[in-house]
Amino acid sequence: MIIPPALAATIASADQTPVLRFWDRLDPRGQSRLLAQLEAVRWDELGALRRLALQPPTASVAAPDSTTAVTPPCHLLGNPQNGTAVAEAIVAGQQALTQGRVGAILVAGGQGTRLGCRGPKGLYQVGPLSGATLFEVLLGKLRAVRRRYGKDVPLAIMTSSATDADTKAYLAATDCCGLDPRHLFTFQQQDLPALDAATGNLLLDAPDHVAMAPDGHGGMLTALAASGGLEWFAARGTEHLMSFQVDNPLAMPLHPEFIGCHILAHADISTQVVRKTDPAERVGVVVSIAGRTHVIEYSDLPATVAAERLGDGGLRFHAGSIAVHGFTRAFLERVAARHDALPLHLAHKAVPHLDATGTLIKPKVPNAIKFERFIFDLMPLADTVCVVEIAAEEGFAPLKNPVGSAADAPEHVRAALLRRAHHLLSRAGVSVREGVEVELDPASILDEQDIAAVLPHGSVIDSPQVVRQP
Ligand code: UD2
Repeated sequence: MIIPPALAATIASADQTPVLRFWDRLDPRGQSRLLAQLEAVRWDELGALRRLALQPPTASVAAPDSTTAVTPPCHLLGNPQNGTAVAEAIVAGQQALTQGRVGAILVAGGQGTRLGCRGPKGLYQVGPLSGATLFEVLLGKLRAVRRRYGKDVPLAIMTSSATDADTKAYLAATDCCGLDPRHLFTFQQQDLPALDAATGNLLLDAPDHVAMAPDGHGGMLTALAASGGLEWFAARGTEHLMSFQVDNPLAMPLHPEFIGCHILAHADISTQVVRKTDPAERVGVVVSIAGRTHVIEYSDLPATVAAERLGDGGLRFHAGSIAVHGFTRAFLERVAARHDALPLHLAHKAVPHLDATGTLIKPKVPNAIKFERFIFDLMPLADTVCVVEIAAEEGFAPLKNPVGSAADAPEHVRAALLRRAHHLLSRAGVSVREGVEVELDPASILDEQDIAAVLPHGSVIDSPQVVRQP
């Protein structure tokens, strides 16, 4: 097989001919595989990626300091100090759910590298007693919302080349975790090549394969638009889209008060935050700079700035982003039409690759640049951003690290689910004997109201169980 001359010329003019160094040794199958990949590369973009890879690192937004940035005002979820705002927001959110105007987007394209799991993170079992997977927990919440409000919440799940096939197989095998498949849409984010940090060259991770990686959760914007996802939501009457990450089983993107705040504020974007107390917490912070809202990623926030404290002892930049966002569909449609809506972020990573002799090198230190887009970079483009602070124990228990890690490990996530269950049971007037583990079935128990339907006030639970509605 020969390389089509036009492609060969493009590769040569991009100064990327080393990517073909094993071409003559490949069998026809290998040649077709590599050719298919090279034909899919956006060569016009590659030059820009290379320039970015070779320039000295810069943060995409100047690091905030107390003279330029402030923490924006936050609506405290459920806090009586908000006055009537709580009740009004709940009513507005409930109305939107009852009228079927709310949809959801679950980003599940990440590779779970830190967790060290093989396959999609969504298949990881976190249910303390049930062994329910992250997908079962998160998709279950949509079933519980359907049960309460009588309307399906259309859900779009973003996969990547790393997770697509396994996610689809899992959804097929589990009957979409009980969701109506007519209201479920999957779409795949793009891959971008990893480039050699020293030369800006494409890397081969096999003689017939270029090293690529998903383009970050911000890939959601173009992938959703390109796959017809925005039209899919429009056809279902969805006006507001709540997005959340697959690694947080406590996420409450469909909390009526959150949705209501978003609607009543006429916000293009709304976002949930938790109060950061430890400067080292690995969450970005929401800040307002010159009237525009930004999330500064934890890795871009200098340690001294992260540690700045106010007179009351709290952190100056305390609005920790947990990546639960609400968007109006109209806003997403508007920004999806812009090619420059989301900047690229660079990450130095250790990427396995073949050296000139064809030997696979597994570097211990970063050798390559990966490129990602972050969805929260849409915030500065929004005219109004509504920030809602929630209690971490109610809505944030991210699964990031393997068993035995100091934080965000499976055992911490399971403990957080048990604590949350305990808390809701006690709000419903149900007590649990000391040391007894109780889990709430996410598909039928949203809150204490659903508990009251199965366990009368004053009940006592004395053996481990999963509480569910029939
Ligand atoms: C993310 C946020 C951080 C904080 C934290 C909360 C970024 C850059 N940082 O940190 O500020 O909110 O989450 O848990 O967002 N994903 C994709 N495709 C990709 C990459 C990621 O779908 O190409 C998904 C991934 O499946 C996961 C989520 O995005 O659900 C977060 O990805 P991460 O674990 O890389 O983000 P992390 O923990 O650095």
